[in-house]
Amino acid sequence: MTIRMPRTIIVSNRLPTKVQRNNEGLSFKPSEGGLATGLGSIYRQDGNVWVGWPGLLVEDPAEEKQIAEALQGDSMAPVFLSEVEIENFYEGFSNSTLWPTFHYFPQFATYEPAHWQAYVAVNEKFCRAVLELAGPDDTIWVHDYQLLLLPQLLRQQRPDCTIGFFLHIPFPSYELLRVLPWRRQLLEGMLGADLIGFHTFGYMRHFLSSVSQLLGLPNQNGQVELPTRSVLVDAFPMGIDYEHYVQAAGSEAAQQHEATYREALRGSRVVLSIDRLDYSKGIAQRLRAFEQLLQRHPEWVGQVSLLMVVVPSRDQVAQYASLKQEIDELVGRINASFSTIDWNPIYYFYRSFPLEELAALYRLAEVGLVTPVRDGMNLVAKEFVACKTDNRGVLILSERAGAARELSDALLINPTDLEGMAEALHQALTMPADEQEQRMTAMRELVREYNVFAWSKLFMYQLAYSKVKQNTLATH
Ligand code: GDG
Repeated sequence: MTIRMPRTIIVSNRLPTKVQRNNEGLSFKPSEGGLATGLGSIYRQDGNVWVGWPGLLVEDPAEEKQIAEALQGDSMAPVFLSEVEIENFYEGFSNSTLWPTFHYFPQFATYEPAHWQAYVAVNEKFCRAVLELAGPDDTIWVHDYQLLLLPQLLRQQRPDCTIGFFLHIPFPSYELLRVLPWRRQLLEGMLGADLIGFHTFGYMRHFLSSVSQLLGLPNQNGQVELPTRSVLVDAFPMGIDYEHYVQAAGSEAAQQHEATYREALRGSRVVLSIDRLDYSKGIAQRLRAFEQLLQRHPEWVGQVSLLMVVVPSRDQVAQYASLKQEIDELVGRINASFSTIDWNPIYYFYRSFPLEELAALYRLAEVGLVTPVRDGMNLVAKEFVACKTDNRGVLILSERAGAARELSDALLINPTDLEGMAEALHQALTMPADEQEQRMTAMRELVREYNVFAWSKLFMYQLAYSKVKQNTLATH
């Protein structure tokens, strides 16, 4: 008889590896994302596994088999999505219904029954894939808004499993959630978990309020009582791999890149902006605020440049294409108005950079300008802080990013208040060195301590605890 040890199964829409098809065949590139790093030590442990979509359309069963075999060696199990599923589940319900609603953009949300049906079907598909691997006593940790129904689907089939769920984006207020025709099913889906985690207490409160108003379920101290069991709800602010960024910033490569950039910029001071292309990130507002800085404080003309990295994302969704156009036009207009023969107000890059170059940009910038109109957490703010190894520099941070709850030593701004943002830029550029150091030191300490490893450990610990508590209550 073989004894099977309980295993931990991580489930997310995307696997932590980028699979690509090129002329030589398939290539597998590990993702450098925060989640992949934070959970690396969990899913790579003996017997554990990460279930998710490899991120490309595969129509040939032989290729599916080849991908599955290659991923198995690195503790991953793929779920393949058809073209129609990518369109209706991923681009449709996930990114055109849930994403805009949860980020307070209901005007961008679509309510297509076909998208909802695909969302249900793909959550069921993920459920089948997990069930093939999960034993009765396993721990399953489900991630993010693409899989809100999965905890409940798993619970129905494996009532004794330990199931955790973490939401990486904001949870909106009841008034936003109630707009969705499928609001009850979504909440019930999440409540299949033993533990539900959010980045902040604010999101957690919104969730509990929706659960009580839509499902009539009360809660006490973050515990929702269901007829047969209880669900624990808590805040777990996600961190970054602090040491990894400190090392990247201190690397020879990053220092060389920094020197090259400095020379090219000829002494101009740098404000840095880095995001995926997304309307939730407030990129257009940021550009307008920078324009206002140059208008209100003309002494900065010729002295300060905005380095703006926009990483291409979701360009199949209509709002993203029109946002790209708006940004292109704004950059063009501002540069045309203010440029001189030897100075550019904005350097705009519509692509991603390798980590060492990113770290060089973080080092180079005196001001990190992070101004989302809504953001679950925002890891860029934390990475900027981690890379400031000399404790200098100023972070300007939107009060509507989850990270603002922790990084209270940043200059906190309201991203709708363009004048306020322009003045915060002026304040950052004139901030005395000792004040910079005081604020930056405090933020670095926090980002170092509450890193991504502490985050995943705490969540797993609480998940195990929530199960022990349930079992104790059940036996009394
Ligand atoms: C979701 C939530 C939450 C960006 N440009 C480059 C690059 N990046 C990396 C950053 C950072 C990541 O992408 C972006 O993370 P964010 O947290 O800022 O934003 P989302 O992608 O929207 O993530 C968010 C997060 O989930 C985690 O829960 O914080 O609120 O929306 O790590 O460094 N990386 C490289 N080159 C680039 O050009 N190498």
